[in-house]
Amino acid sequence: MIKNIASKFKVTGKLQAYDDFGNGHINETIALTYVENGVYKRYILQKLNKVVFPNIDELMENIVKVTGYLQEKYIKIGKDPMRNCIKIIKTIDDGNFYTDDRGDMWRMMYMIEGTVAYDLAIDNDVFEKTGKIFGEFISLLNEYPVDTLNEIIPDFHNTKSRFEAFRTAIKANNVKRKKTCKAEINFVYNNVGLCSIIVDAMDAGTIPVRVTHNDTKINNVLMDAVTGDAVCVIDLDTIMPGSLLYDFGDGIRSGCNTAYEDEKDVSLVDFDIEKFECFAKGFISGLGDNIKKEEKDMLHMAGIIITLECGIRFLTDYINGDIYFKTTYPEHNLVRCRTQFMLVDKMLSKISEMKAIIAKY
Ligand code: GN1
Ligand code: MG
Repeated sequence: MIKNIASKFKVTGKLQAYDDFGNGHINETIALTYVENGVYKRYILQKLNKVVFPNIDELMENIVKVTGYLQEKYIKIGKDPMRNCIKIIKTIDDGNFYTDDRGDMWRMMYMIEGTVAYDLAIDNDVFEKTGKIFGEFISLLNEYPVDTLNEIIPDFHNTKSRFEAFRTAIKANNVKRKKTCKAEINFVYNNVGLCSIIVDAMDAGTIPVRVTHNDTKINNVLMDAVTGDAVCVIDLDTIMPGSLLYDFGDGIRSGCNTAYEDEKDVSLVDFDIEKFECFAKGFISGLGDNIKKEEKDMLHMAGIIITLECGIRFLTDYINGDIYFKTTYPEHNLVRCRTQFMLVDKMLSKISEMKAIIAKY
């Protein structure tokens, strides 16, 4: 099957091998190895998640437009557009993706060789570079006309809407899991006040709508395997109008946790404030002038809000019966939710430290 799907894209050579690749929770990712005249080349093939993304046409349109724009920018600033930016490979019919007989949708990209992605931020210097490349990403797109982008998942980071979806799930209690997560449900109610902070500021126009990545989990940056330099921001499915607070917040959520997102032993979860400083320093320097005072004044709260939101999303999906995120065992989403809520608690006790750090940069 994979061979047949791969043959629909504009690549030359003979397909030698393919294997599962990466750790994403949404799409299925496969690495393809081709050989042509004794030279090996690798590509990424992805089956896109139709439940999460009902409008793959629009999603791919965003990606193709934005990567085309970024590639030109990279050339101008002396970077390598094929290494510092993902590049979509067209289908033989010149499409952005291929739909198979079952209605599943696939896309292909060039593999960026000699890079790795980390699920945990172990090295301070590497993590600062991660922050910097996410800040630069927003900077490079600063002049991109934000209203020409499709809104791929409406209200994706609208934390208030996420809270409403959580309440709807509890009310429906479709798979009778409500009784197994009472403490987590209470945690959400006790912290509901946090949900409105970013949304209200955006609605009031205090902070601007920008082109943002919206999924700045640290494993969405490819790092050079030898030098540790940040090479390329990947997973552009959710590029759309947003706030830079979302991107900062998700970087903090994923990189300042001392434990994995799905660590079962929550006592291993802690908030690493030193890592916070590294990411903040990198992110702010990557943004340059492209941050308003009002945004900067809220940066210290962004990690808390996005971590709470992510925990609410995991909990909602657990209550709904695991219909959104990939899971490998029945409590997987609940376990993920617990690490997020523990991290929120740890962060809440360090608000003033975070504020003082932001003020330094
Ligand atoms: C999903 O695709 P991936 O694994 O990078 C999710 C993010 C969550 C993240 C939590 C489209 O990201 O929003 O923060 O899982 N992506 C989508 O790990 O929902
Ligand atoms: Mg993703």
